[in-house]
Amino acid sequence: MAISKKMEKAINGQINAEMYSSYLYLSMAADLNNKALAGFSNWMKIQAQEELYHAMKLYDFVLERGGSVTLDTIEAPQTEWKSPLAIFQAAYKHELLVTSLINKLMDLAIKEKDHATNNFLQWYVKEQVEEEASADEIVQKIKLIGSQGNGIFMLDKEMAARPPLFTFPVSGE
Ligand code: OFO
Repeated sequence: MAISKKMEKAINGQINAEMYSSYLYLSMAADLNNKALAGFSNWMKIQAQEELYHAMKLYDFVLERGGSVTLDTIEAPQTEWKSPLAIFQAAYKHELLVTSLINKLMDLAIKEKDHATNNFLQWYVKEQVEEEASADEIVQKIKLIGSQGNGIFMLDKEMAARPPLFTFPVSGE
């Protein structure tokens, strides 16, 4: 059964929200890099890849269900934050917003008795639990060690170890 027009519109909106999340985290990664925190920047850059993956899963789902993908303008994200703590607090807050968007999508799937979309969205419901927890964990760690000194240096090294979801070819190759 093809996806309803209402659900198609709602999922297209979520594709845009996930693309914005990717943009936002990429902007945060750049600011973290400028703050001489290459490891934090690495973590956030990979987070931006995760968001792209979230968007692409939705994209493929709409097409698989016989719907149309309509890409809209992606809002420009903030470019500077006052500290690494402010960045991760903003990321956590953003994840709470995304959770509420996923919940609204799920509400619509339930209302429409669209079991296929409901089943598909379960993955996002679970993913949001992890996304909230990982952003909050970093907020709590920064609070514990403070924004300066050895602790932040150690945490930066830890964050540098997060492996990428995918890699790009080295430029010039
Ligand atoms: Fe960070 O979960 Fe998608 O947006």
